[in-house]
Amino acid sequence: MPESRCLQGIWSSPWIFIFAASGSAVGLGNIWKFPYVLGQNGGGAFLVIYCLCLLLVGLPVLMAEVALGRTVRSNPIDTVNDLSERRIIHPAWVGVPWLAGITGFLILAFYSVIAGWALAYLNRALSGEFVGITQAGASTMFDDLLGNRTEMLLWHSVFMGLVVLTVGQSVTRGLSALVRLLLPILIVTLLLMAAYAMVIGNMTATLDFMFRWSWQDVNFDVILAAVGMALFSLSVGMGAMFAYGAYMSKHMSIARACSIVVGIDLLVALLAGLVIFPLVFAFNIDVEAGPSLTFVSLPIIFGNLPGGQLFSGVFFSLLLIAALTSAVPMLELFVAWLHEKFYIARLKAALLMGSAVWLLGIAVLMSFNHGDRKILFGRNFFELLDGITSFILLPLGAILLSALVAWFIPRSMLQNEMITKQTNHFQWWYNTLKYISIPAMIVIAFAGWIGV
Ligand code: LEU
Repeated sequence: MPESRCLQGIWSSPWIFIFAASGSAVGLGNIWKFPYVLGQNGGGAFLVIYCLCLLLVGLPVLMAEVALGRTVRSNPIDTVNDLSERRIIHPAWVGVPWLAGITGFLILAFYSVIAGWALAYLNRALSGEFVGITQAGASTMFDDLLGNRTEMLLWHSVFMGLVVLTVGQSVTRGLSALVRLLLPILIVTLLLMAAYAMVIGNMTATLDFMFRWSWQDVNFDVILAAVGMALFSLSVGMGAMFAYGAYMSKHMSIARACSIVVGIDLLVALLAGLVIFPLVFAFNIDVEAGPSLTFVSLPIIFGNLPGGQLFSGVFFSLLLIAALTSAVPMLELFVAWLHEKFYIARLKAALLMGSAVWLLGIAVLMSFNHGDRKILFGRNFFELLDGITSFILLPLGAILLSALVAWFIPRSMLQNEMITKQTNHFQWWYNTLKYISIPAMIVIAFAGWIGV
């Protein structure tokens, strides 16, 4: 397929792909979700299992998605259509990118609400509300936010507005340049915060919790949580990396680029843990608190830090950009498709899709607002959406996309993508995908579905 098929050209430097993909991977998942999932799943054992999941499931699946994107160089929906028209795969596969797109769409509905919390905290940071805050004050601040439907709606709307504008203006490439700037600053900021948290918090308990292996903490739920977290954190199973693969230069090693992305993603998550847990243990915050964990812990660090007002402003701005660079690809898939297929202006398409996500997000924020109003299986709407996407739709999308690559795309076509002059990780990747990643995801997904 000629490279001209790709509407916006091929990314000339390998680093543009790495930054774009890291921008999608690094986000609220690393700083908001990872610490609380680690907290709920016992610490050290979860971390080891999570790293194994990244290596044996996340990385091979990420490579499969990117390779698939690079074969045809179009948006995921048209790529699969094209392969089916050329009779390389069965037409039934055209449903898979749709499933991936719907998953991204559903995730974005709650992602935007949480990003709204980050915006609300940015506002509080800039108005100096964290100064001298106590643990009780930080808990009350968070509860007040959850109790304030109008404020949550305002920030959710602002965030969705930013996503729609970014996608509508087609500045995805510009985002990669932003990530190039953002990532090093985010990592340095987290390093400084972790160092300070260790000083004012409980370092011994943190290291013991995060890095001590205990067989007692190994059970099926922990493994399920680790797989779900790995897929969520790497943004696989929802078409985003598939779409970025389309812009990746042929000369670049997919294995190398994807390994760097996985490494950066893990690093940011670990640093977030090292910031949050010293405070959790020092201030007796419930380690299993769930989604509130990060938002209750962070104000304490900023409240005590000299220059905390400025620092917190910088931190929440970075978190917001990280959330934006993760959110954009979730809307991009359908917008690109509407634009390329029906010639609908990008901004119009983004507005259309963004409004639907925004409406769904309102149902999510109501579920926080009404505390624990359970609607199904003892879960509120947010928990339901989070559970369905993390444990059912993401694994299903990842299984189908990987199966398509591993069993149905001709091996020679993949070898073409995977082997470069300098590197040949083809066999390692192909076998891991076929015999470890896919079976592991199937077993885990089945057990997870039964348990939902
Ligand atoms: N990988 C993203 C994050 O960690 C989430 C994904 C669903 C876009 O924030």
